[in-house]
Amino acid sequence: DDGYRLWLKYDLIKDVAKRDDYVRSAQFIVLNGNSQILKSAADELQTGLQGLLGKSVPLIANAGNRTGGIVLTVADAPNADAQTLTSEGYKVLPKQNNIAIVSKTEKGVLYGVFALLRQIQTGQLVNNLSLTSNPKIQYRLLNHWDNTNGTIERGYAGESLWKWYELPATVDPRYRDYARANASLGINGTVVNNVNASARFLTDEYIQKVAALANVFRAYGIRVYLSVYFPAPKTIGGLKTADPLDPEVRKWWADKTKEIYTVIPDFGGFLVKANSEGEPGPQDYGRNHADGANMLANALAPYDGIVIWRAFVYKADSKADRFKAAYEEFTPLDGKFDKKVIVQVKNGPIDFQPREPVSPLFGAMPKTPLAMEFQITQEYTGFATHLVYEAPLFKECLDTDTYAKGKGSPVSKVIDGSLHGYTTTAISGVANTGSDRNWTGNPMAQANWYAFGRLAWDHTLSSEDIAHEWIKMTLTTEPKAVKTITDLMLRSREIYVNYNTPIGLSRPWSGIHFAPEPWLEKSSRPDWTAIYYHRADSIGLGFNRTATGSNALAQYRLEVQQMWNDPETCPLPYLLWYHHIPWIKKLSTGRTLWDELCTRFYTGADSVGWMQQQWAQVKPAVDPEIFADVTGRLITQHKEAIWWRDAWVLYLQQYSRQPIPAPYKKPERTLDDVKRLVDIYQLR
Ligand code: BDP
Repeated sequence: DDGYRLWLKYDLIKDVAKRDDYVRSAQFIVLNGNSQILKSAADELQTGLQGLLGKSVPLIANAGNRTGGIVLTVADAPNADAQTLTSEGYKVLPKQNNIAIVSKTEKGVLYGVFALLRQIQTGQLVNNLSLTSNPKIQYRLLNHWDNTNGTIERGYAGESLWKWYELPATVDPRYRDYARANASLGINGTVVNNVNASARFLTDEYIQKVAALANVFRAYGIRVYLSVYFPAPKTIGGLKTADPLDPEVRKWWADKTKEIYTVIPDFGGFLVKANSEGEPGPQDYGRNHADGANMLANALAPYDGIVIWRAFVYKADSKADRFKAAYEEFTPLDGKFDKKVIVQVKNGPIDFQPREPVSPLFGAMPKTPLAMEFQITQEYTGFATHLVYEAPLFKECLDTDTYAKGKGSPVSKVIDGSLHGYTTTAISGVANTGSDRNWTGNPMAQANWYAFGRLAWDHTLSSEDIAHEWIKMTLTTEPKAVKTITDLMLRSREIYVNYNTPIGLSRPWSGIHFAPEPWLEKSSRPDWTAIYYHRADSIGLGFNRTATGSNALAQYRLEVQQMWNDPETCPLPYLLWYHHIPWIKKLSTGRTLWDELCTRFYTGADSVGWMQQQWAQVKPAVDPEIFADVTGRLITQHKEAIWWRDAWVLYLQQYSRQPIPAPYKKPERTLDDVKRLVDIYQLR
């Protein structure tokens, strides 16, 4: 198994009794209508059932008196079955001794088909099956950070999936499989290019290429979006300015948008990174984010498209706390954005760290729809080598209470619109896909794409249930192995945090964002060094963000501040995010800070050994190719975990001047050895 089929494997069900049971319920498929999306739904159902049941299931136009089949119904007229459904929702229910899949739209029928297949793939009964499901968030998107030259910013699974040089004439059949995989999760949009955008994507040449992708994705209910380069009116339009209030600039965007919609009638809209990390934006012309976003919204006014404006901003100012930047720039603009604009906020205030507190913006923008931006690709969580199951990371953020409207105001309710009554809602995941045959490099990283999609549809699902589904559909249905792998996945993120950034350390410093470099003190800007974040000194470690420090904590609601303000009661996972703690300070675990850190670094690295043992046990239940692939990656992960441990411990020991506590042994190498290793690792 080369992993290409992802969770849509559709291998023959081995349990004959079970298979026969399914066969009795799936003797025919009724398809009434021939739209593209319905055709995709019927195709998928036929393909899936053929594989799972080993039997070809005919398509018919009308059930007549027949029973024991699957009936696909778009209930456009008032229909009792469709009553509680929103436009993309579906029901799977028993009806006249058939299984009915009902939705108000074709897209909903497609999602219902995937839900039924998932039931069968995970071994659930389908007789009398009754499912009702509505997506909680409206725009469920992948963000690809892909460039015209085929590279992917922070991509670890090969080159871009999009073969720009051969599009639009040659359309790789893989695009359809990409669309199937996304539709199976309910993902309904994809931003195809990097947020650090090239203006070329807005040229006629590229619009044609993107249109060719859109033509494939449309049959699976997926709309394409483009990241835009804000000064494009200058670079490709020949104008003298890109000032969003300039009439010529506005006209340029309106014309460009019209051109796009002529070729891509269901175009989704624009994603914008502006005045962030050197990307130009409206502030270059004395305007603000709302001026820029609203100008694009105006260009989109005649169409069903949106502007997704990113809040990932921070200025190069050595004295400022980067943590505070997005809040400072965006809260004054709350309520000033056009209704077509959604502000997209990364889950944490800094940058996709292995563990971050939630961004304070989620509790502070009641009048502006906020979208969640999660990073599926593992920029800070070990690339495609380390096994880190991200659902617990996503859930931790979604479940955090912002107290925006008192207790019971979790982030999930902010972004699904229910807290403030936003009518436009969105969630994005920075994709981890690439041209590798198995899509994600590490076969286990497929689970992160899967988990993002499932949570985008329904954020109340548990990490454990999602893992179960994915394992059964992708790796094995053998119960003991399912349990072992679930356990391994559920613990993996905490293990990573322990050897990488325990107790609230953070590390978004320069370079490739992987190798440990806690000693890094010089870079093109101070907040791209390591010492800026960890603030180790002879007294202790951590960033004081209380009132006696940067006071970033003041950006949260009072109740949240109270949770984190006091170092005595601040939960350990966030401690060093907010406090500078003396090395010798006793923590709630009974250990001093230094001893606790060492304990985490050592147990974290040792736990990768445990992960290896767990994985070894599932060998008989998993495909040999996938088993060997993951086994190899775990060996590297173990080596690198020890490397991280040694780098931190040896570096911090210079400040703590404390011995490594028993039973842990002092690293065999010196700090200089580790530094040399990292230097070589970072060489081109
Ligand atoms: C950082 C990445 C950088 C992205 C940036 C962003 O290192 O490559 O361009 O985020 O999200 O995490 O804009």
